[in-house]
Amino acid sequence: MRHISILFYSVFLLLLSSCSSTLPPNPYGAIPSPAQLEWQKMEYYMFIHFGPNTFTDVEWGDGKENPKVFNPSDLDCRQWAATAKAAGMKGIIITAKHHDGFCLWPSKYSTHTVRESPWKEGKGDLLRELSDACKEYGLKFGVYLSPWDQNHPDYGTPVYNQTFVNTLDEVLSNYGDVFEQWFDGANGEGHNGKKQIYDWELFNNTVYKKQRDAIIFSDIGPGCRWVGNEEGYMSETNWSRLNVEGFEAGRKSPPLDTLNIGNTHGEKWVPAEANTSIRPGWFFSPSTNDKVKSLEKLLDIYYASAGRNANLLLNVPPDRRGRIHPNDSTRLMEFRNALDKSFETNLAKGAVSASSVRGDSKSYSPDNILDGNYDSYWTTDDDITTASIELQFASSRTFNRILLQEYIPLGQRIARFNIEYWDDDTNSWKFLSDGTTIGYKRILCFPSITTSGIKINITNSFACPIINNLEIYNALNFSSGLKESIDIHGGISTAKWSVFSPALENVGRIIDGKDDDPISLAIQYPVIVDLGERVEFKGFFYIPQNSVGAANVSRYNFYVSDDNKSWIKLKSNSLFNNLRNNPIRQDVFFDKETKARFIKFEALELTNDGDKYNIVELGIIKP
Ligand code: FUL
Repeated sequence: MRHISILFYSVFLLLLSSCSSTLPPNPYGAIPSPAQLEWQKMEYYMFIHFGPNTFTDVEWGDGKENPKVFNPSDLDCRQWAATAKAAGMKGIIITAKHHDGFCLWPSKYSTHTVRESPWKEGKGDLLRELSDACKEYGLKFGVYLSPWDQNHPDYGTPVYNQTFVNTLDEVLSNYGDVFEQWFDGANGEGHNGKKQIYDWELFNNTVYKKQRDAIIFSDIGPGCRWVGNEEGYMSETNWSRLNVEGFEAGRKSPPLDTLNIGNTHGEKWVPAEANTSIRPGWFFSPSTNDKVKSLEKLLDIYYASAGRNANLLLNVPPDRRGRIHPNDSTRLMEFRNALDKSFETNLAKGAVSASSVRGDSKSYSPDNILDGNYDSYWTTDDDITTASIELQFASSRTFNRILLQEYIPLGQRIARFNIEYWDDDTNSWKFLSDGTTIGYKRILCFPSITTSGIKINITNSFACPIINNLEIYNALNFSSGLKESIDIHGGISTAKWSVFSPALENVGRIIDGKDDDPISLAIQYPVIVDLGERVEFKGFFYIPQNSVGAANVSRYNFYVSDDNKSWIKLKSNSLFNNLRNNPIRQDVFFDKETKARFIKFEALELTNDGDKYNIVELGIIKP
């Protein structure tokens, strides 16, 4: 009897030890909610900027535009959805209300809506049409709603936050599931010259009340975060954790590089969403029909966003018909095709081994990283934080991309790793690539290599590393490596031009036709350019330094003169909209054409608090 009980006891101990050693690791740090995990798996979806700005050719309307300007001649939301679907996107987020306050649905709480427009004789509801089209094409539907509203009479008064919540309630109650609520942090003045203090808690609670699983985008989440630029680029290090305490969306947001990198040990799970536009601006303009991003640029953005642990939200602004322009849709299909071809054949097949396996258990075997099952993974014992996985191919293969995934339901752990390849000539491991964070997905790009095996070395992890997927590809290489040469002055010769003032060394660079380093000028020095003779022109352009947070001009005066003495002011106290976040070339048109020999560009306000501004190039736009 005693023997039997000892036997039972030993078996019990054995079972207990084998069970406990193969228990999964505990989560490390903040982890995604189930909704955040589902959202992360969407990876790539469409942004749509559409509204009065589409028709008035501005990036920011002022709320005073006549609603009658909104009149798409041939609007077709099914065409948008079909395009998004064919492009491989998983959803669409629409600017239901931008900063001009115009509502794309007939809101009860506004008089600046589709109802006041001639479109469908005021009986249309764009959110209805788009949400229906998304359902038809199996796409998720998301909503951008700007708290900044330059039209609403309540804006800048204590009742506005509730008014905003009422409109939020409408868009979240009437159009089915909303996967993402996009809150723009911009906070400018309203019709009465006052800014609003936003009640973010009230806004967020309203979203969760109506759409429990919606991901709330803002600079600081809580669902997902802005990446600190509108170019679609992540830093190679990208933590999905963020410290949010004491910060707010908008001017009180964390520094831009923190938004780009995240916080290594941040307290909240707030993953990155990289948003950018397929055109230079967010809204359609006929002047950008030939400026749709190149295939090379889109691929670069893809690797720098989806390939660096961020979701990619790509804006495709419909034109004045209310359709996606063929230049944009053609480029999207080329992009899809290039991605499909690049990621068609996964070469990660062969014998996998690891320097250590959790509890020596099959459940955590390195084979799991090749099985295509998201929820099976390789990991080590809790006290092991450096480890290697080796993959031996049956025969040599050639490739230039390695895709790695960390199992984020248990947190983001890996802080540094490198990859080696087996060099058959020297019979030794050689360096191939390295990185810092992995997160949900990391794609490493390197020149093609032919080898019979690779080794992934995790050299720093905050807890036992957990990898659930490895893929290897020989992607198409599109990058020509050549910088596209652009004729900045649009065929106008600047040979006779000179910069009259300020008289500084190198100042000639701002009219040299090169998109190169900026000149930095003190704010009190306007730029005067002598065009050499009287010329006719209809506008001017300013190219700022293309980096978010750079000191650029946001408010300016523009003058012309024939004698450099008496000046006519053509633009007074004018604003470059959205220049801080999207510092791209600004084309400004006058009310009517002008003829003059001298131009003067005077900076009044900058995008930051400094007293010097940057200027890459200045020029005129011919009729
Ligand atoms: C910014 C806005 O000011 C732009 O107009 C655009 O909507 C972009 C996506 O967000 O903050």
